[in-house]
Amino acid sequence: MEGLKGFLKKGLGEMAFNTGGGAINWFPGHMAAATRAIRHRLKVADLVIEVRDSRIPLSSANADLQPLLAGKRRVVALNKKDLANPNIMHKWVRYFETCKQDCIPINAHSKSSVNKLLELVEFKLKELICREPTLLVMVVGVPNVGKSALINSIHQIAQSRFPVQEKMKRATVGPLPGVTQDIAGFKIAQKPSIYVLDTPGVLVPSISNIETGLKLALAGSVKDSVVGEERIAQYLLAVLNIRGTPLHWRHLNNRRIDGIEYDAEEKHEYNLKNLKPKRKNLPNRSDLVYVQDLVMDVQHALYSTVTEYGRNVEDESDLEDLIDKQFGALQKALKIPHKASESEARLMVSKKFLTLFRTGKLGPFIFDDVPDIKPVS
Ligand SMILES: Nc1nc2c(ncn2[C@@H]2O[C@H](COP(=O)(O)OP(=O)(O)O)[C@@H](O)[C@H]2O)c(=O)[nH]1
Ligand SMILES: [Mg+2]
Repeated sequence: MEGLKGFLKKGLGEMAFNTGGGAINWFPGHMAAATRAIRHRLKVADLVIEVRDSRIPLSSANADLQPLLAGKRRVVALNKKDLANPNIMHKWVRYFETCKQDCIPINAHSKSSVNKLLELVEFKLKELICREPTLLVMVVGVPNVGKSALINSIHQIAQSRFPVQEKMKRATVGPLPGVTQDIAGFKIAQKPSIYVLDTPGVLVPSISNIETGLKLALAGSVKDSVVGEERIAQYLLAVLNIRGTPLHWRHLNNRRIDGIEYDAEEKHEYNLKNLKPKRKNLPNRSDLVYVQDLVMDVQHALYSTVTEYGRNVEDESDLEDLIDKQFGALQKALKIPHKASESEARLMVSKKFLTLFRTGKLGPFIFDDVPDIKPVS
């Protein structure tokens, strides 16, 4: 256990596969300008919903804006809770409670979940009722955390509450004198009138070290092409191996064609397209069964490589060696043809493996560690 701790302390981000692929320019383009624009718009908001990814509750925050956000009425929405490990999730909720920060795990695609968030928002705004007749709520967050999905759900809820939506426009809401700005939003409550702005603020994620960057890439907040799919997949495998996750997949290698759970509420089958083979017709089975089988094969491949490897993955070079073997096993499990060149095959393995992870097929995870809570003296 000591060795593992030491290894983790060193940080996965320093492993050869991360540093070997060259320096990463995390933000090509113009994202910094976006943050400046948000600073302005934040000034007019009475409350901010800061959307974060449940799988990385700290890594998906923007450090630069934290002082500004902390100075506002704020609710942290930990989105994609369906993809996060619920056993660890409650520790995070407790962590935020201890920090006196309102937080709520949500699934932006679920109306009941978004309704709970709105209840909390309304509750937090109630105290302003006598001062302001119209209140504005702004949704912010780093890319891909689900801001648009959330605003969509809020729009639908708003329409069911107030079928004829008054278009909310305020002539002068600009924070600077003389600046006129039209702001559009969805009405979610009467007395006071609460509007949620219909355009979210996109924050630049703050990347303090390469591991934070890799977590953000894994969650899709940083474009795959910036880091490279192979690096992201290697990082994911490293984390799984260090945590011993594949060992829990021992019992999963029995096929279960029957009784596949299908969540009726889940209308989004997300993007599973790239998992299917390029053939037109699938061999006589539904896509769902096909993907279930794929998952089982992948889990089994990782389980057997770990157990067969036998050596201690606490050693850095052994871990890299194991990951290499796992790429081979995954190529087979994911049915990637042998005729592909090695680099092509590795890219295909990485893409498919990441899709399985990102759609939650490999199970729920949380990658950030809950910080130690210092007892208040
Ligand atoms: N599993 C899951 N996926 C979500 C959830 N919310 C959003 N997504 C997906 O995450 C991706 C990014 O969402 P989007 O709303 O575009 O993020 P934005 O960049 O913050 O606006 C999309 O594929 C969404 O379908 C959620 O609660 N659970
Ligand atoms: Mg969006």
